[in-house]
Amino acid sequence: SNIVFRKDYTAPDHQIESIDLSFDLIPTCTEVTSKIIAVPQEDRKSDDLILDGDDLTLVSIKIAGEDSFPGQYDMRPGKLIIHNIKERTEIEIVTRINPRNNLELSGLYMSKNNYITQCESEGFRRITYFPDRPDILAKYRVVIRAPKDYKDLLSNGNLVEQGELLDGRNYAIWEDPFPKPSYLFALVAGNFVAQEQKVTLSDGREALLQIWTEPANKGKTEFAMQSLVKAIKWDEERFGLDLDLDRFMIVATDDFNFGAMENKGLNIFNSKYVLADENVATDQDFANIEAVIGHEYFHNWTGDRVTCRDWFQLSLKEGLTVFREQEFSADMLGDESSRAVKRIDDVRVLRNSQFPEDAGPMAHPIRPESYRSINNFYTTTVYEKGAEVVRMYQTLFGKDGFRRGLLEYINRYDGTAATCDDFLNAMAESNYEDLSQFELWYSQAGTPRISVETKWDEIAKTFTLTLRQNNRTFPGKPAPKPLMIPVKIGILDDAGNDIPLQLEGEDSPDGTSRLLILDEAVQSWTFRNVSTKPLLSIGRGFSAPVIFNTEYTREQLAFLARHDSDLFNRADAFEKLTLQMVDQFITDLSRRGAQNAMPSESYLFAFEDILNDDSLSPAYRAKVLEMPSENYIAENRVLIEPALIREACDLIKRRIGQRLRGSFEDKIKNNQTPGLYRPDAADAGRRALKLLSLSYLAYAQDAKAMQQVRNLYKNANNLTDRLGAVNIAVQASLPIGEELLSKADVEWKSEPLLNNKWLALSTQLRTQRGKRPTVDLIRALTQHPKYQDHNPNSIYALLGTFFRTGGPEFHRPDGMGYQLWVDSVLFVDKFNPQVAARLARALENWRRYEPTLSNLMYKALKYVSEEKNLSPNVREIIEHALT
Ligand code: HT7
Ligand code: ZN
Repeated sequence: SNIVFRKDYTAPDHQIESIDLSFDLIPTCTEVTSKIIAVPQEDRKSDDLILDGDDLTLVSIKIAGEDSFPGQYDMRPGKLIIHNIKERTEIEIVTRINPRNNLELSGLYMSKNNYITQCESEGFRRITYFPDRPDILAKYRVVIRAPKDYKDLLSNGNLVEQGELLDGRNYAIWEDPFPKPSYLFALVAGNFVAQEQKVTLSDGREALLQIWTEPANKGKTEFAMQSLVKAIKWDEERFGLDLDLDRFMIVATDDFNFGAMENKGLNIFNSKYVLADENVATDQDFANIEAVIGHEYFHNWTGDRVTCRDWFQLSLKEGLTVFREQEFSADMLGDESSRAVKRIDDVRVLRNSQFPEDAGPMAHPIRPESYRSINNFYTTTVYEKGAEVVRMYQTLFGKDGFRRGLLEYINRYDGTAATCDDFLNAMAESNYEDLSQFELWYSQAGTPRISVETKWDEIAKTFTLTLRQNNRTFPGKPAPKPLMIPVKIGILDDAGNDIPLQLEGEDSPDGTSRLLILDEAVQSWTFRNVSTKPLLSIGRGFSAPVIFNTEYTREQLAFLARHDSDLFNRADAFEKLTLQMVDQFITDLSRRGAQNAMPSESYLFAFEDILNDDSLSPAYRAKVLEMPSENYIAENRVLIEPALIREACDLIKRRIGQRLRGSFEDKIKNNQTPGLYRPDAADAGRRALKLLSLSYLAYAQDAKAMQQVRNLYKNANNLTDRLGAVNIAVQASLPIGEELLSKADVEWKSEPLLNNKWLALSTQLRTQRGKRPTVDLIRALTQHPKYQDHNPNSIYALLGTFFRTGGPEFHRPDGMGYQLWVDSVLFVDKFNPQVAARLARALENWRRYEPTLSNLMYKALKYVSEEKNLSPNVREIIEHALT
C-alpha cells in the first residue's frame, strides 16, 4: 500500500451531484444498487471517473442507461475507472457485499442481527464503488429493503416513505436534504426501541429527537437524552448554531471501533457512550456520555455542514469539535472549582497520552504531512492537541472574538469542504490580526519546551521574566521556527496575593493576570513596582500546549499549591511537588535499603492542607491529591523502570495513608452520598474524595479501611462505589482483592458494559510473590465468557487496558507480557486491522525503557514486522516504532 502526501492533493475531476442507493439486506449477500450523477469539472485533467472500492463483488454497470461494454471501464486494485465521462452522466452500479463476514466493522456490518454502517474514514468504498473522498459532496436518496422481521430501517435525513413490499418484506425511503461526503452516510436496520422527545428550537421550529437501542436497554437512555437536549440548547446560546433538521437520531451498538460517529442526522454510538443507569455506569461514564453526545452533536456544524477537504485536515473538524465539547462540559459544571477540575482532567489526557506521542516515533503535526493508513491518525495529537490549538484562538481573541471567527468560518464555507488554513484565515480576518506565524502550530510537531528565567531587582523594584522556546527537531526536516505562544502569567507577593501587573512603559497596573505573547526564540518582559519578593505563576489555565521548564524549589511549589489564585496552576504546582518526591523515592529505592523513606513534612503538610480545605470543592481536592499515573511519571523520567515506579508509588501512598489517617477517616465520614444516586458533579465529587481517602488508607493496609472497602462493595447503591471498592482492593493488593473480583464476576449480571468493566478491573491485579502472574490470568481471560473475541470493547477493556496500564505486570523481564502483545496484535490484525493498530501502539516508546525491557520490546516489534500478511495499519505503526 502507498503513502499519501498532503502536498499531492488535487481537486476532483468529477463531482457527484446525487446518489440513489438501494439496499436488499441479506446477511451474507446484500445487494447494493447505486445510481450516481457524475458531473465533469471545467478544469479537469482527465475524463476518467475514478471510483474507490474495497471488498466488493461487482455485478453490473450501466452508463447513461445502457449496459456497459468492454473498454468503457477498467478495474485496478481498489479502483474502478470509468472512461470518457465528458458530460453529466448517470451511472448505475450493482455490487454485492457480505455484512455478516465484515469483522473490520468498517462499511456495512452486523452487530448480532442488526445492520450498522461505519463509513469514516474510508468505509463507504466497502459498500459500493464511489469517489470516496470528503471533497465530493452529493445528495443522497436511500431505499432499504429488509425481511419482515426488520422493523426499523433508518438512514440520514427525512423519512419520505415506508411500508410493506408485495413479497412481505419491509422497506423505507430516506432523503437527506443536505449534500454530504460519503463518510457521513449511515444505514441502520434492526429491531429497536426508541426513546423520543420533542424540542422547540430557538426559531420556534420543533424537532424530534430519538435514541434507538436494543429492547434490553430500554430505560438506560434517559441521561443521554437529557445530554442531547442540553447540547442543542448550548450550541444555540453559545454560538447561535441551531439544529438544521426536523429529526435527529442516535443509535447505540455494542460493536463499534471507536467512541461514536457523527453521520448527518443519524449518529451511531458505541453503547458505552449512550447507555447508563446507576448499576452499569460510573460517575465518569455519565460525564463521558454528556461529553460524547455533545461532541457528535456539535459535529453537525463543525464537520457535517462544513466538512474537510481531505483527511490531512482532520483536525479542522476534530480539534475544533473537541474544543467545543470541552467548553460545553465546563459550562454544564458552572462554578470555578468544577471548571478547574475539568481543565485539569483535559490537560492530564494531553500530558499522559499526547505528550508521549509528540515525543515518540509517531509524532506528527496536528495536520499530518503523510500517512499510509488514515485510520492511524485519529490520534490524541489531532484531537486533543488540535483542541488546544483551537483554544489558543479563544485565549487570544476572547470568547466574543472566537465566536465571531467561528461564525465567519461557517458563513464562508457552509455546504463545502474546507481546510485548516481556511479556518485560520476566518479567525484572523474577523479579528483583524495577522496569524501567519500561528500557522506553524499546524505544521510543526513536538511539544515546545520553554525555559523560564526570572530576576527581581529589589532596589529598582523590577521583575524581569525571560522565556526561551525550544522546539523538537526532526531529522531531514527544516529546523523548527519559533511559534506564537500565548503565555498567561501572574505574580504572587510573599503573602501569596497576586501583584497588580504593570509592564515597563505602562502608566498604571492593569489586572493581576496577563497574557504575554511569546513569538520569538527569546523574549523578556519587565514589570514595575514589584516591591516584595515575587513568585511567578506561569501558564495559567494551561494557556498553551507546551512544557515550561521552571526551577522552583520545593518551598516555592508548596507555596504556589497553597496560594495561587489560578486553580489550575495550584493543582499543577502540587503535581510538580509530587513528581519531585516520586523521583526522590525512585532514587532512594534503586539504592536499596530505602524502605523507610518518608515524604517530607512540608509535602505532608501541603497535602493535608488541601485535603482539609473546605473552601475547595471535594471534586477539586480529589483531583489534586490523586497520585499521578505511573504512565505520567514514566513520561517525566529519562529512563523508564516500571517496577521501580510502581514500588515508589505504592510506598508513597502507604506512607501518606499512615500519616494522615485521621484526616482521611474524616473525609470518608463527611462525604457520604445518602439517598438516591445522582450522577451530578457535586455528588460525584464527594464520592471521588471518599474513594481517594479510602484508597490511601487501603495502601496503608489499615484494618478498618479494609472492612470499609468490603462494606462499600456490599452496600453500595451505585456502580461508582462498587467498582471503586474492587479497584482499591486489587490495586492496593488487599487480601480481599481476588475475593471481590470473583464476587463481581458472579454478581454483575451478564451485561456487555459490566463485562468490560470487570475485564478492565482484572488487569489491575498485582502479581504477588509465589502467586500466578497477572499476565497468565489475562491470557486465560481471553477464554472467559465475559470476553468476546471479535468485539473491540472487549479487546480494549482487557488487552488494551493491560498493555497501557499494566506496569510491571506487563513489562516483565521474562518477556511474557510482550509475548501476549505479539499474539494479540497478530490475532486481532487478521479480522480488525484498525483495532490491532491501536493495540500495536503500546510498544512504540520502547526506546525509553531500561535495557532489559527495551531489548525484549525490540524483539517483539521485530517479530511482528516479519509477519508477511500484516495489514498496512499495523505495518505503519511497527515501521515507525522501529525507525
Ligand atoms: N469522527 C468520528 C471518527 C470515527 C472513526 C474513525 C476511524 C474509524 C472508525 C471511526 N468511528 C468514528 C468520531 C468523532 O471524532 O466524533
Ligand atoms: Zn469528532
